[in-house]
Order: sequence, then C-alpha cells, then structure tokens
Amino acid sequence: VPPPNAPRDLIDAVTGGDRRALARLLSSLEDQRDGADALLTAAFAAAVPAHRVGVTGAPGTGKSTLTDGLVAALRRAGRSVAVLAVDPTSPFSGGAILGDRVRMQRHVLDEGVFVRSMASRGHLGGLSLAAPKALLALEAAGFDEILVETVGVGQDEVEIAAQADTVVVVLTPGWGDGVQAAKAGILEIGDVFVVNKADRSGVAETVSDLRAMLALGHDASWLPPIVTTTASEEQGIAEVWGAVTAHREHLGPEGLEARRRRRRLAELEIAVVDAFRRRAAVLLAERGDLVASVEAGDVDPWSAARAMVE
Ligand SMILES: Nc1nc2c(ncn2[C@@H]2O[C@H](COP(=O)(O)OP(=O)(O)O)[C@@H](O)[C@H]2O)c(=O)[nH]1
Ligand SMILES: [Mg+2]
Repeated sequence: VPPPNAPRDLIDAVTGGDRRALARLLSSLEDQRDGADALLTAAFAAAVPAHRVGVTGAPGTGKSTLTDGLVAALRRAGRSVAVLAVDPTSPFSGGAILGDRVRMQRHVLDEGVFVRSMASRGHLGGLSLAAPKALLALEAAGFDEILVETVGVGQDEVEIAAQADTVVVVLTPGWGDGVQAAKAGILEIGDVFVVNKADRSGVAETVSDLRAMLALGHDASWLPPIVTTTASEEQGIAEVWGAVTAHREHLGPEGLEARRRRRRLAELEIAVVDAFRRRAAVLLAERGDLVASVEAGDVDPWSAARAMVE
C-alpha cells in the first residue's frame, strides 16, 4: 500500500524534472490505475499551461518528420519540448507508432526532449479520455513547448485537435484531387497549413487549390497561412514555426484563455460521464441478482436499470 503522500511525491518528482517519474505518471493516468484521481488533482495544481501545438494529417504525409524538425529547431533555440504522438487508428497502428519513435530517435538522449506514444487500443474510454490527461501531465513537468501529433482520421482526431491551441495540418502535393468531404473537416480545424514533400511535383497547384478553399470558409480574423516544406531535408521548418508563433500572437492571452475555458468545460463533461461509467460497472457487479434476472428474461433491462440507480 503506497503512503498517503505518494501522489504529491510523484508530482513533485515530475515538476522537479524527473523523466522516469513522468513516464510513471503517464502510465498511471492512461491505465486509470488506483490513485489516478489523486494524481490528476495534484497534476492539475502543478500544471503550468503551455502553448499546445497539434500536428495532424493523413498517414504518411510527414507529420513525424516535420515534428522531429520542429523539435530540433526548438532545441537549438533552448526550448524544452514534449511530444505526444497519438494514433487513434486501431488495430493497425503499431507501425505508425513505431515510425514516430524511429523518426524522433536522434533526441532520445536529450534531457530537454520527451517523446510519448499513445494508441487508442486498450485505453479505457478511448483517447478523448486519455490524451487530455497526458497533456496535463506534460504541463506539470513544465515543458516550454508541447507538440501533439495525431493521425487525421475521424472524430477522435477532431477531439484531439480541440486539445491544441494551434493546429498545423500537414498535406502533400496532389491533395487537391482528394474527396471533397475529407477536405472540409480538415480545413475547419487547421490554423496553419503545411504542404510537405515540396520536392515532389504539383506543389503550386495544391497551394493555390488550398488557398482558394481557405478563402471561402474561414473566419475573417485569421486566414491560415500556407507553408511549403521538405521535412526530410529540414526545409521550411523555421517558416512553419514562424506561422505557429504568428497564430499564437493572434490568439493573444485572451484567445488562449478562451480556448482553455472551453477545454476545462469539455473536460468536466467527460469526467462526469467517466465517473458514472465507473459507477455503473460497480453497480452491475453489486447487483448480480438483477443482472441474472435480466439475462434470464424475467425482468426487462429498463426497470432493472431504474432499480439499480435508485
Ligand atoms: N520525398 C519526401 N519524403 C518525405 C518528406 N517528409 C517526410 N517524408 C517521408 O515520408 C514518409 C512518412 O513520413 P512520416 O514522418 O512517418 O509521416 P507521418 O505518418 O505523417 O508521421 C517517410 O518515409 C519520410 O521519410 C519530404 O519532404 N519529402
Ligand atoms: Mg507519424
């Protein structure tokens, strides 16, 4: 049995820069192990909100390569960086996560860089539950910059994009030929657009297609900039960070706080649903008699549920 002050001790170690303690904290939060609630409370108190930059796009567009380039550039500027690589695709995601690790390998010995991968498979409540907690842990560890790489598919990815202050959408030449519906979703979430693999043909067309589409839809106060990169050659990295910084300045302290307020509310809703979900599991286990009656068809599920809740 851990001593009562264990959560505080672990969080103190995390805020003090202990990377192994951070890894342990992340595992406890992801697995919702005993004491996770107390850890969250302590992490919340210790967390200093960082500017969170999301990097998203289809598999293979070069997100990890770009992220690795950004990490290198930020390290040269003396900034500490945490990377959360989130892959909502399952069960075929092993390769992508492995790719992320390989891509960022050169930073493993750097104390100022921390890389964590996460797959949705096996996570209780999915990524919408796990990722915000992981980000909180990284903020408790006091990193100057937090980058979140997510694969651009479906609802998970939109939810995770909501966890970022600035969303960088990575596309490649030829993207303009894609399906209209897929375009719409990704256009809405992007604050900065990157056309990567600029060493390939069709860059100019993709940029002008994109520019035309962005001019139609976006809110008037921020027209997302489009940056072309060749991430594999570390070309265009500084320009990407310049666009991110411009967006941060555009948001300003009030814009950032507005996003954080929305996130806190969303987090509360998720936490309430999660608390009830856990309570439901306990109820079902406690009321084996009622469960058996429903299973046998003697009692209908709805009145059984009402009886349990009451
Ligand atoms: N030709 C070219 N290949 C690139 C570029 N950036 C990344 N790649 C390659 O594209 C592949 C996928 O990159 P990765 O960063 O893993 O993509 P992710 O799935 O979006 O994270 C790798 O083989 C990279 O080396 C680029 O600018 N030009
Ligand atoms: Mg990747």
